[in-house]
This record gives sequence, structure tokens and C-alpha cells, in this order.
Amino acid sequence: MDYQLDLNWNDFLQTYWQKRPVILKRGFKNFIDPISPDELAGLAMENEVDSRLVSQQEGKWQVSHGPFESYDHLGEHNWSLLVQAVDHWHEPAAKLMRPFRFLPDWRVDDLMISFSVPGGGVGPHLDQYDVFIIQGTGRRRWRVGEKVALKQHCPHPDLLQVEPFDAIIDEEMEPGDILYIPPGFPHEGYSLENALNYSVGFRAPSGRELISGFADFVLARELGSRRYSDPDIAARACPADILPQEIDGIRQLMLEVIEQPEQFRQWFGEFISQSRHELDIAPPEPPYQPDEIYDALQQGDRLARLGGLRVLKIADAVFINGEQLESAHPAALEALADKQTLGLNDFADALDDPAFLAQLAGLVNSGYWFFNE
Ligand code: AKG
Repeated sequence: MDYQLDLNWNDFLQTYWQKRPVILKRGFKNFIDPISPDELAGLAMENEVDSRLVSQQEGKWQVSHGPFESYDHLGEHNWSLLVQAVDHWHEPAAKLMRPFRFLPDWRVDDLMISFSVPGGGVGPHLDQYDVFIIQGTGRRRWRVGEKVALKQHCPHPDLLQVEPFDAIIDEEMEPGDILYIPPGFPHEGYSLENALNYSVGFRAPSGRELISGFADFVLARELGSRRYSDPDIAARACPADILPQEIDGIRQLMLEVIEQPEQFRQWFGEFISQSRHELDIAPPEPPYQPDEIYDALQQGDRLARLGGLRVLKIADAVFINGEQLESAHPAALEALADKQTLGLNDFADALDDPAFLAQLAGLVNSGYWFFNE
């Protein structure tokens, strides 16, 4: 199913993105769930899939983590099953992310899906990410508060909540409604009936993550070998003193490592094209020979991108799952980065170059693209 989002993106970005929460009433008209509660429950039984059950009885919260073996112990009220990165495991659900591609791919994180029975929810909390929460089947009451300093607490070691807040949005959402919440706004969803919710989440790396990722790159590439030097070292009254100009010199030395634009771009492309969630990689057996890829495309077969695979571009450089793909065919690379499925015309004459065909076979044999016919 191709989901059509009824939204004026330019107005939305100007008024709401990272600024104010908003309900986009009937953002998806005639919404049809891409997944059933049973399928979601089945996914949460898989080892590789990240899932949790959150329940509450008279104010006592419980959290357990998948994979789950059975759901027989659950009653008909007050619990919620949440499954992370469903776009990596379920193709029809992944299609829900596409209408959000007005926003750049590098900012996207994952699609989290929850199934809640009446009274189910994770309680009042806030996130550090932008999220679009789509209401699927069922009705759920969503409340959002103002972005103010709120006390956080853990009613269970794996559950971070905020204190009660006054609502600036308090609405029963119906299928196809979308609630957009910028980072830091407290919110809670309370199910009125069995309900599915789809959270399209965005990624915003913190300074800490960036420094740590960059440090790994510096070590792997053996950058930053220049050492601190002080031919004009200053005398000081107390040998224990570190002088301000020495602190500046150290900071300058560190900044020099960051201020190498080419290395910096290379690092960021590799870093940001890695997924934070496991990919459902299943290399084909036996592997394809390049001429088989050529023949399949000539016959009209199409290549589909693995769900959740991050393919990002900095100028002409294309990064796929943490590695740069170099090629003499920028248009073909651009098509790989841009399109969810590709056919013969997307590659044009690049397919006549045995080097490109071998690269494409490498990508297919890595499980990154697959024939979906
Ligand atoms: C979020 O994605 O931030 C949510 O609060 C969704 C939680 C849920 O679906 O219960």
C-alpha cells in the first residue's frame, strides 16, 4: 500500500518542526494498518527483534523484554507491547516511513509499533527525539504538555517517566490521525480500546555520541599523530600550574584533528549511515554472479532495498551501512541512494561496466538489495 500524507510540509516545517506539538487530523485518509496485532506479537518472539511489554496494575509498573514465548499471562487491560525498528523486519510496515521522506534520510531513526489494550500505555514520559505518532486501529487518548522542566522518576528500573503535567493537547485520536511531538515535550497515550500506534522516530546524535564516534575513526585511521610541543614554554611560580595558553594549545591540537574537512566528511558519512538497530540481512544462497544480475534486470526484475538500510550521500560520495561505495557512475550511485526499488533504467549504461556490475552483485550478495519479484 502506498500511504499518502495530507500535509503541507513547508508550513509544517515553519510552524511546528522542533517547535510545537500538533495533531494532524486525518493525516492519512482511510488509513489501513500495514500489520496486525498477531504479526506484531510474532515479531516480538524473534531473538533479533527489540521488544518490550509494559503493564500497570494499580500504579505498579512492570516491564519485561522480548523475545517473548507466550502472551497467555496477559489480561484484557492495562498492557502494551512495543516493538522497535519494525521497518527492518516488515516490508509493508516500512512503507509507512516513505511519506516522511520530505525530511532527510539521515535524520530518520526507526518505526516503533505498539499494540495496547484498554488502559495500556507506557505512562507520561518525554523523548529526546522528534516523533510522528500515527494512530492505527482503535482509539487512544493522547495528552501532550508544555516543554517545561519536569521531574523524572523510574517506577520500574527500565521505565523513565515524568511527573503529571497539564495538557496543551488532549485528544482522542482515531485511525489516520498523526500526533507530532518535538523533543522534550511530555506526553502519554492511554488506550480506550485495542489500538495500534506507529511511531516514526527521528535521530539526533548528541555531542557525546559524535565525539565518541569520531574518536573511533581517529584511532582506526591513525589520525592525530602530531604531539603537543612547547618550544616557547613559559616559566611559572608554581610547577603544578597549567597555564591558560597551554590549555588553549591542547584544545587547538584537538580541534586540528576535527578541522580536516575531507576526513570529517568521510567520518560523518560512515558514522551516520550505520543503523542503530539490527538489520534483517539474509545474503542470497547461492550468491549471484554479475551476469545473473544483468539478466534479471534486463528481464524487468526490480531490486528492493533492505528495510532500515541507510544509504546516504555527501556531495557525490555515497555511504551504505558505514562504508563508502566508490564508483565511476555517479548517476547509478545517486539512484541507489534515492530510490527504494530500482530497475534497468535506473542504472542505465553503468550495467555495461563490469566493475559496476561486480559492485552491484556485491551489494546484492551482502543482502543489502534483493530481487522482490
Ligand atoms: C513515543 O513514540 O514517543 C510514544 O510515546 C509511543 C508510545 C506508545 O505507542 O505507547
